[in-house]
Amino acid sequence: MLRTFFFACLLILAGQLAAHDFHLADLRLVHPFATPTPPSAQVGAVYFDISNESNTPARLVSARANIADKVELHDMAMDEGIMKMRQVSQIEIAGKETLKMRPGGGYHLMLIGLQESLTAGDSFPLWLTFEQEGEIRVDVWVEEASEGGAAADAHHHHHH
Ligand SMILES: [Cu+2]
Repeated sequence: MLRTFFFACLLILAGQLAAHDFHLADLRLVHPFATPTPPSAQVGAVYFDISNESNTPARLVSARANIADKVELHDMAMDEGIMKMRQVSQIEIAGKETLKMRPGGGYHLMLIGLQESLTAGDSFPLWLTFEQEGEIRVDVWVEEASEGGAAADAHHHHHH
């Protein structure tokens, strides 16, 4: 029994190292990353997966970072043939669901008023506030989005 428990912990630890994830109550935040920005860019975008392991919906209601004046919650979708971003007041994750944020569409976090450009290989702290669960600090890695936009592929960069 104890041995099984110990083994399970090792697996979880290994998973965390590989996937770069963070836990808050029943939420798991997997692999926060931001795409590099050109010099003097004013905005940047952050993506990650949120797994909600509880039965009830969770809501991300705000975010902040010390490298940007503010962090907005955004949604991006086609509107009459044009990709448009809009700010949303919250991002909801249904119970027992995983929300995947990816470059190219859908939800993401927008860094507004960047104080420095984002360079691949850098990382910075980001604070996320959930309606029920409260605040968590995560580390965001700056890296190129891989082809197809899957952050899961980005995990492999850190194995070697
Ligand atoms: Cu945006």
